[in-house]
Amino acid sequence: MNIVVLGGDGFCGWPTALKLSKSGHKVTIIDNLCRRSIDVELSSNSLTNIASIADRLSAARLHGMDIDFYNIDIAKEYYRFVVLLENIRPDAVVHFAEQRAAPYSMISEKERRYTVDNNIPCTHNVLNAIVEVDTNIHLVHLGTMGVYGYSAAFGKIPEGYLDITINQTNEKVDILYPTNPGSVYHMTKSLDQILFQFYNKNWGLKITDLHQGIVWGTQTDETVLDDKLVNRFDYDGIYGTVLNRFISQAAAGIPITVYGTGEQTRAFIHIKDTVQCVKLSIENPPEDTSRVRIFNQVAETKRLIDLANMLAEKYNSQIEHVKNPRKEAASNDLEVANNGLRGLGLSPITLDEALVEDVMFIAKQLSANLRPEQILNSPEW
Ligand code: NAD
Ligand code: USQ
Repeated sequence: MNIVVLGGDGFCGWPTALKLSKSGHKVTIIDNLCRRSIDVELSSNSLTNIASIADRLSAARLHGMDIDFYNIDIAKEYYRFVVLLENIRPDAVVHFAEQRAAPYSMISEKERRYTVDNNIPCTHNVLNAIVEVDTNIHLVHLGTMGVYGYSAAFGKIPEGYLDITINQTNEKVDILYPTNPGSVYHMTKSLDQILFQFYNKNWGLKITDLHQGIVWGTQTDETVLDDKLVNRFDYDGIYGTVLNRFISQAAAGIPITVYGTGEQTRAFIHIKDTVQCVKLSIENPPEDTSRVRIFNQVAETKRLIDLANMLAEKYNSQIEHVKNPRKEAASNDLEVANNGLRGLGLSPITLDEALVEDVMFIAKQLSANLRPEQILNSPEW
């Protein structure tokens, strides 16, 4: 298939582009490299030494993955984007290109506005370009579990749609699950859902929205092929996600930073499965386009304190209970359906000490890159 990967230089996008190319698909990455600029803006860094995009692409070519790249700001350069899409005429577009850190989106009015002004135009421009170029293009979007909020108020979280009974008529219907975002970033993903619903209703667009949990790990079968293909690994208090942070902290011999009680339960998925899920979604487009197809892209749910205890016991680390900088429930239950992707063949990797050791190996090797001042730098909200 001919596939365009938007945001293909990022943590999830780069290994996905490699996997799709290795599987024989024709892949084009579009990325404005803003994630790299944000590292400079925040004086932060990836724990791994990531190569420039030019070096990444040359190394990929040496390993049989011939990937094209275009530097386009999808939010601001609509006409360049649409002309490129017209030339490529892809079968599928994968959309990773958004500002994805909740803490970044809550720093100040500048970052709140940037997150909305980047993410919403990106998604809306992608939808418009598909309407203009070819309404048969399958759009696969990376959404988030955070659109649901993290509560068991309506029971096990279904895949996008909630079955309800209308009191007046006793009629049973299913509606888009009510959103309950916890940050401006998560709010943009909630707004994305409405854009998808409308463009699907009006133009019949074929859309898969993957509500992904927190991604952990760093390397995949393709990123290990060459040092220049290494994936990024964020550990800082703004872009670092919780399990990778805990692992890098244990590797560096510094306390594991549990926010509040640690009784928050969240959904997790390994980066190898992120890549696998996107591949499965593209290779199995929805047959029924009467509504947006929504899958929960998660392997399992875990309480943060249990993750911290597991690492502390194994690596003899201290746990530090930090005052939670976020406005979120101190404790919650969470159960999530993931039948959709399992039905397509996903057999998710669950948290396993051997895998944690893989990540720990990288984190230990590179712990000299860790800047301690970047650990507890989350804004409060
Ligand atoms: P990332 O920041 O590493 O990658 C995003 C990429 O998009 C970057 O390379 C960035 O330069 C690019 N980009 C952003 N705005 C752009 C624009 N206007 N034009 C062109 N390129 C642009 O993030 P990630 O961790 O790879 O996440 C990818 C997607 O997956 C995001 O949409 C995120 O919401 C979703 N997701 C991520 C996680 C996670 O734990 N990392 C979990 C759930 C969902
Ligand atoms: N947390 C800690 N200690 C830390 C860092 C975080 O206890 O050092 C806690 C947070 O308070 C929160 C949980 O860990 O309760 C998760 O935080 P996170 O930063 O790992 O995840 P989050 O901000 O929700 O965002 C990440 C990605 C985002 C994606 C989301 C999926 O950055 O792009 O959408 O995970 S989900 O969480 O399922 O909504």
